[in-house]
Amino acid sequence: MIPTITAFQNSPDKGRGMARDMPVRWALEEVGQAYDVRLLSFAAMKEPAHLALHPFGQIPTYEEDGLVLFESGAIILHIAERHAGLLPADPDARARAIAWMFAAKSTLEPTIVERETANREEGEKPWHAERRPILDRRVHTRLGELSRRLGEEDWLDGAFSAGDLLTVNVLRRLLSSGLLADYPNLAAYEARGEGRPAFQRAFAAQRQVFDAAQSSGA
Ligand code: GTB
Repeated sequence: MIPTITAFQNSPDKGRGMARDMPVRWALEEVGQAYDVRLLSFAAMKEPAHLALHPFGQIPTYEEDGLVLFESGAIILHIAERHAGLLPADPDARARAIAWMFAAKSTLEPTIVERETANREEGEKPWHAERRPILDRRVHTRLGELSRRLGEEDWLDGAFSAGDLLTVNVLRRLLSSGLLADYPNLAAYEARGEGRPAFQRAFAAQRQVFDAAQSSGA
């Protein structure tokens, strides 16, 4: 049985691959695992059938042979542990790659998402002009640290891993911000990730959902 993931029926990202089904699709493509996608409206995500799969009524979820998972990081770890290609075989290198997965989700992503959310939802507040540079500075701090660690390497710790997949996925959220421009090695790293054939297939698949919704007028 091939796994089924959930994704937005009509993603607010307009086909830019910013929703969190994108890294799950990318991981599945990297390991060569076919998958089905169940598309959900915002209303359906909050209905009991989906809440039984995802306690917070979000996407993505992952279903496979009776196993139900939520949280993109946990889903990608599951995929990486069951298929070759996303985690090294050496136990220490594997542990380090998993540490990078956690770093992407719990150290990099919150800083980047907080800045993005503030700009989107608090832009009209009188205090936003003061807060904005603080949030930018926090992102710059993390980018500077990541840039120093990556140096001139292609990937964070040897061969491409699920740690790189999640890190590149998080950096993609900064593409429209211009902040990556100060870190040429990170910009090149992000582009290197997007250049992978598996990324391209995943991107095209999510884009096709958006294009189909547009042409059906949904
Ligand atoms: N920590 C969870 C994970 O990693 O799986 C977070 C899951 C999550 O945030 N899901 C979002 C969701 O379901 C979609 S991806 N939101 C609906 C809800 O909470 O009711 C977040 C997202 C949405 C839209 C854009 N965009 O338009 O650019 C980018 C990212």
